[in-house]
Amino acid sequence: VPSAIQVEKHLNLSLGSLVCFNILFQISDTEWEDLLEEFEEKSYLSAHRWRPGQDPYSLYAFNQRESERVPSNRALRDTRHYRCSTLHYDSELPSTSIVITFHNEARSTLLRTVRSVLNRTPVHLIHEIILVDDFSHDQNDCLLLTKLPKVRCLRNNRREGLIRSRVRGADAAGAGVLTFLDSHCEVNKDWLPPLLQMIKEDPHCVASPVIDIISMDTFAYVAASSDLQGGFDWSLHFKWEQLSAEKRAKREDPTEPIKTPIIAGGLFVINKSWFIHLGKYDTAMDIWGGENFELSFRVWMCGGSLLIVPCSRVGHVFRKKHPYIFPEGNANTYIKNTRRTAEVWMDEFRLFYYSARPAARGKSYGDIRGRQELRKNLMCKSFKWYLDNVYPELKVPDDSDAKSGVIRQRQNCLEAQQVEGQDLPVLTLAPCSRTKDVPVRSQVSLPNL
Ligand SMILES: [Mn+2]
Repeated sequence: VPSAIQVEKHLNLSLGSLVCFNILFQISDTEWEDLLEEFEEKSYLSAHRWRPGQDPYSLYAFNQRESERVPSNRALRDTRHYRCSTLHYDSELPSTSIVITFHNEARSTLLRTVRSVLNRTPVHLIHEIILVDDFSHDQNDCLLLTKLPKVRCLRNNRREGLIRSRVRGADAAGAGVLTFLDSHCEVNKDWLPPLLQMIKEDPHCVASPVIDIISMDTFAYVAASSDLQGGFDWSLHFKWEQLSAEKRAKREDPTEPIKTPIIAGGLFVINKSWFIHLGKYDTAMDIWGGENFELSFRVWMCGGSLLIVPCSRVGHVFRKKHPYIFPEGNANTYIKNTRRTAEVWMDEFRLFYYSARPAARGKSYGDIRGRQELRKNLMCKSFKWYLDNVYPELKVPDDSDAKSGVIRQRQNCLEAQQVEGQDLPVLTLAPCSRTKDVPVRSQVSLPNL
């Protein structure tokens, strides 16, 4: 039981503090904890260490050797705009449950994530840190960390993926505000108050930090630009993009939050009842990917907003590939998840998704009725509204040169038919009767002749 462990620790603490009272008197509470945990930390980090001769990238797709050389409580450069340090936040902000999900994360990065939170967050704002271990090989990766203050561990007894793991963490959370973090992060100075301030002022907003870059090779902490928004193309591929000239011109204050069409997905703060009201996540999505589109469309279209807060900075290790296995295959999982998103949220614009990702057409994506129902019940706006008001920068493919319709030769029509086992539809000439009531997507669209 964590509370018993904590009681025991506090007993040790007071004995120890008698001995080195003079040192402890001058340092902060968090450094105090650091002193205490030093020994345990070494033993935690001694398991599964990189060994000379091993490829340091083989297990985690980042440089494990470098990660293990970086201390868990290292100092970081304050990467915020200098004016951020002059801002004041309410003295009474809501506390938050921090949910971190992971699957076979390196102990060095997982510990540094938790440590950076404990070191750089006002202690009264952390209700708890909930680690959701998504069936990692070694259950002690998670369990041993519950010796740290405020840390709880939930372990899945089978692989559920990021999305269902986050929902499990959220359901267990005791605070009114949820903070989702990735498991290979380092939070920077004063990262949390500006995010909580936004939630306090507008409980329907979802607030993200600027995501700084932790090098996957050297673990150097590099500032990211704070003039970026989340964007995407029609294949539902996420990308960071420069703010449009128009948006830049309207921005007078570099500390002001940026409205973003989409969030990267790993790091954000949301009011818990708003998260529940909005339908949490689509739990039929597997492993990873696409959930940030579904959440972002849902938040905007159903009455909320997404903000990037430049005065909040969190570093994240960006990798070139996933270190873990997707049971259904990486591409299939991404297609299933994004196809569910397109079918539920993108209305007629989903056709552009299928044009950009023809392989998605034949792939199964499960039952979406529950999510369609949710959209109806929440009386959400259309995807057209989203494009016009939230993401006018996304170019809608120009179909002025194309006409859709039916190509007919007497009683026969040219039809595109989906054939099992083939990604692209096959053209056939067949009696026209079937063409009636066939949705536009299976008809042929040709340039104006
Ligand atoms: Mn990540």
